[in-house]
Amino acid sequence: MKIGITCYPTYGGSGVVATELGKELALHNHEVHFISYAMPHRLRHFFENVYYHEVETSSYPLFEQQLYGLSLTSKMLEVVEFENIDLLHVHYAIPHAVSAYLAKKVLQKNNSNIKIITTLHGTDITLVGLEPSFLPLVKFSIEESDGVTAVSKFLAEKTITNYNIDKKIEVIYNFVDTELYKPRNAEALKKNIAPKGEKILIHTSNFRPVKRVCDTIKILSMVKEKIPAKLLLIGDGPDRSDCERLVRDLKLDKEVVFLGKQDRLEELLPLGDVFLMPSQSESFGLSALEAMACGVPVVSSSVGGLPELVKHNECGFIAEFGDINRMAKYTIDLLTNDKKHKKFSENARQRAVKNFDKKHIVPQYLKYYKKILG
Ligand code: GMT
Repeated sequence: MKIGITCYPTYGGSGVVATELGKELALHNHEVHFISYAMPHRLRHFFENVYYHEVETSSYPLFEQQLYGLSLTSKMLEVVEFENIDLLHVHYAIPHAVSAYLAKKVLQKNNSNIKIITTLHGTDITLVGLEPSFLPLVKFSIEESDGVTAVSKFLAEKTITNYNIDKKIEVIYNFVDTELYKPRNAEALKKNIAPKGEKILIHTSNFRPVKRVCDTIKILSMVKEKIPAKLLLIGDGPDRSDCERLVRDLKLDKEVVFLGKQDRLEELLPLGDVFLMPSQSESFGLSALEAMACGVPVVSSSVGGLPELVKHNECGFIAEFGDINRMAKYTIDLLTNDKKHKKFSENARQRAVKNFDKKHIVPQYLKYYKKILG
């Protein structure tokens, strides 16, 4: 098969899923063409059967704003035609599904029968897509896609109810490479970060308001009352300055370590004793899955698709969004009970391996591609 993949190339989870999927498809001998405005960050090496096509946006004095959606359509047209692409798989509805729809219409004039699959990831449905100006277009582009997948049952159901869509949405969960993301002996690094044997809480995200990163700092301050602990914050984004201010106000600058954007998460996540995800909205929670694969129990909010991932009282705990007292209580419970922590850590790893390993999920995409291609 020849597959075109479009995604946001930045640090978000949808780009990670799209890139890892593309690399896996290439290993299964399919030819994969990424079409985006920048090289997806997990694609920065040569991979056999993987090609990258950059979308150039033209600057013309009349265009005060960049016309990315149209430039993307033009690049899709070029790649589909000259590389003989069978299927365009777009990740995140806005504007990718709309650009793909337009490309398909143009190509149909040339008797092409290109198929489009849209994978819904989260805020394309739960936040931005609901803006009145976007809603009709998002609904239309979903209805017009030949196939639609969502990364959790929650997101599939939300799409059907929020957009009043009468269409089957295939749930294909996100996945992780459990041979790369696995428990590791991180003692040397751990000593560096927590020299006095403090427990380590860990969080990674793009620091957008929905991630509620400040809540992780408040949780640490409560945990620290009971047990020596540090908080490792990985990633960057709009809320970072607020977080740094809160750390200074709470006098936690010795306890909170900001690492910024990091590439080798598989080496950092095993450092954590507990992974915190207090999000306000989360359709799946890919970074929590990566932590679970590394054997790190998760304490998260109960929003969106998180209960489908984190089994409460088994591989972590979930609490109502905003209930940081409860999240702190759960964290303390795990950090003060070695036997429980060990059991939860094993359960988390096992759940990731058994249900969300790439070996189980990538074939589901391939099966779905074949179905849509007829
Ligand atoms: O929807 C977003 O906010 C962006 C997107 C991304 O690119 O990071 O995140 C979503 O997709 C991830 C991959 O499928 C999911 O793991 C995240 O839960 C989801 N984020 C939200 O729903 C807030």
